[in-house]
Amino acid sequence: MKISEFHVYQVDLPVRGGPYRMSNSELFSVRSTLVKLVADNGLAGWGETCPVGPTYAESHPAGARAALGLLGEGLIGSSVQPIPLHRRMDSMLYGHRYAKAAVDIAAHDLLGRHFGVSVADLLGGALSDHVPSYYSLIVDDPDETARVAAEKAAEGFPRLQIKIGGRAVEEDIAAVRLVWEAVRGTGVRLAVDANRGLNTRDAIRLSRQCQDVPFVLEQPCNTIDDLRVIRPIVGHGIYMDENSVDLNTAVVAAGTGLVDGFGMKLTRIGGLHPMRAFRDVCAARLLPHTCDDSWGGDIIAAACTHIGATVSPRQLDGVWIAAPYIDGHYDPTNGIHIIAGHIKVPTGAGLGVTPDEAVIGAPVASV
Ligand code: 0XW
Ligand code: MG
Repeated sequence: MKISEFHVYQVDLPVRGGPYRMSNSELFSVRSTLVKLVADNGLAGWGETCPVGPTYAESHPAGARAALGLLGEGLIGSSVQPIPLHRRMDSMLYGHRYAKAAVDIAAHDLLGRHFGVSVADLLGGALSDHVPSYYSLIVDDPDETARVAAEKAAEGFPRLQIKIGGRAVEEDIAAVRLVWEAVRGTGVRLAVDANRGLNTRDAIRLSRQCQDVPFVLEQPCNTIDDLRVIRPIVGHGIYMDENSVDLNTAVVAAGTGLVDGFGMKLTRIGGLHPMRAFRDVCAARLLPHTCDDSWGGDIIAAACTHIGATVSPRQLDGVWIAAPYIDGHYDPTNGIHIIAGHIKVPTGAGLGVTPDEAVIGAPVASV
């Protein structure tokens, strides 16, 4: 199967109940970039990449569109199989994994549709028909954070992520302690995510002042060196998120015991093909991790759910999708939903979702 058409779409996703607030950003709307690959047998496959604003990571929507613009023509005639496809993309553009990921996901969708199997099957096979999700509590007044935490725990989320950073550390400590009071005894697990926003001094202080609260500390500081400094001092497990910019970095972090787990983003690592290698390295090292993306609609949500279903349940810390913050679906029939904190793995061939072009609009670029 060869690629015969390449289309790029752009969809603005207003944040329901916005803003979505992290240590480094406040977002009312997020722009997603969709890719449709059409193969020489007429089948189509979809991919998506959606940086959550321009300050979360070294990625932004205009960058995705520019990179895809550069790749599009050279992909016509290319194989859709992941190894030659990545080789072809890497021969045209260094890095820019978050843009290449959209092509990788579309290729997996195409292959699944071609063989009549789900993407989870292509990735080795699903271990369950539902995956656990987790809810991300934005940086907010600590009492409000605790109120929403209790609500989400009651809804059935098995895990909550408390966003902190970008303000006085005393407020972050108050938020963590109040959430713990609100969910203690429910069995809900906690992650505390600073999105690179703490210095080492405040990360150490927060951990010490919350010694009795069980949580993992996700990407507390900006650099890998910072993580290395605080790791032996803090009393909480450290998860790497934004610093795992590629498979090599993640494998080194896993192999050297630098971190206790990962918040992993499918598009940051370059798509489903490198993500399956990351999954297998984490399985070998018994390291837990999430299968997320930074934002996006049904396509990326389906991709994260499929790979999440192939992760050993003991290692899977959850599949985060942006659905709770988005109104509507690209695929009004088979869109991806969170029900009682869990996501049903789509059953159709490929990703199991098909965007309605009446919903997403016309392509902004085509080859
Ligand atoms: C909670 N997320 C998965 C969604 C936001 O984009 C940030 C991200 C994270 O864990 O950093
Ligand atoms: Mg994170």
